[in-house]
Amino acid sequence: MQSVLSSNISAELRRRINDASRVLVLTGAGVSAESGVPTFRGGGNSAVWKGMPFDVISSAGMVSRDLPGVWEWFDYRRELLKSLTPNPAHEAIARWQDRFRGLTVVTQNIDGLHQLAGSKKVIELHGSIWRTRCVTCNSRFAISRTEERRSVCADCGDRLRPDVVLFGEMLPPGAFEMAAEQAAQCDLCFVIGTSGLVYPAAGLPEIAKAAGACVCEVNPERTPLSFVCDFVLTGKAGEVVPLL
Ligand code: BV8
Repeated sequence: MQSVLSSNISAELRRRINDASRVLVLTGAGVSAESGVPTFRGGGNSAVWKGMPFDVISSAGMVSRDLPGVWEWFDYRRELLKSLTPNPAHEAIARWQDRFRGLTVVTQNIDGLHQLAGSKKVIELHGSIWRTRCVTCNSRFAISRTEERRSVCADCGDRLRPDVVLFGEMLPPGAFEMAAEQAAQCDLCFVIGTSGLVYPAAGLPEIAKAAGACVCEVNPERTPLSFVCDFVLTGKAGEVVPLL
């Protein structure tokens, strides 16, 4: 794979970036890959947990079938995340807050690395591994990087689950609507590190394109979204995004 060099970034793309005022950034697991977070697909390290593919263990049915098993899977991933830090892609995207008049970061990731890098306004379409939610009264509690997570709801005493959107579950109320509204109003949309397979998140670049935005993908591989993009930068986020 021939990686992108600064000279590879066309004058046209540089012009579009310089002229942009409203920018939407959609990220997926690939933006965290260089921080050491395993991606879900591709790259041979598809996440399998105790023989179950991740879209089984991360599915809605598992919460009612085997909540302790779901916690084991998410506790394991959170432990791994405690030792990981944002990479140059997260840091560059955080700096873009001061670069563009309007920047919206929309992520499919639950790792919190955008916020750790300094991004203030992040729409987490799939929730956060750093939060739990009561299965009965929906109260939410933060999980710190240092203390043990709470085991029962402080408000009603019932069981807690990860405050994460599993396959077959609705997204947090308003999250996708807010992201779609920003996608329809942006003039530049970056699609960074996503396989473009999971909906409704993968529909955002198509909304931006239909609304006339310039769409730029950053990914070592081509994806089903590449055909929507005006620019496809083949490379790793940690190397390419800082060049932008
Ligand atoms: C919904 C949290 C309405 C959990 C995740 C049947 C029944 C029910 C629903 C469906 C169904 N069929 C389809 C659906 C819809 C389903 C869906 O889209 N399924 C797909 C798989 C076909 N969607 C849903 O269920 C959503 N809800 O639709 O609600 C509804 C409700 C009920 C019934 C019907 C409809 C909820 C989806 C959210 C699921 N939760 N995560 C957890 O983390 O465990 S999704 C999960 O996949 C992660 O969030 C992940 O981010 C996301 C998407 O994957 P990517 O981020 O793209 O990551 P991936 O590994 O796939 O790709 C990595 C990319 O990075 C690759 O392209 C790679 O090349 C690239 N890369 C690698 N290294 C680098 C890099 N890029 C840059 N730099 C690098 N260094």
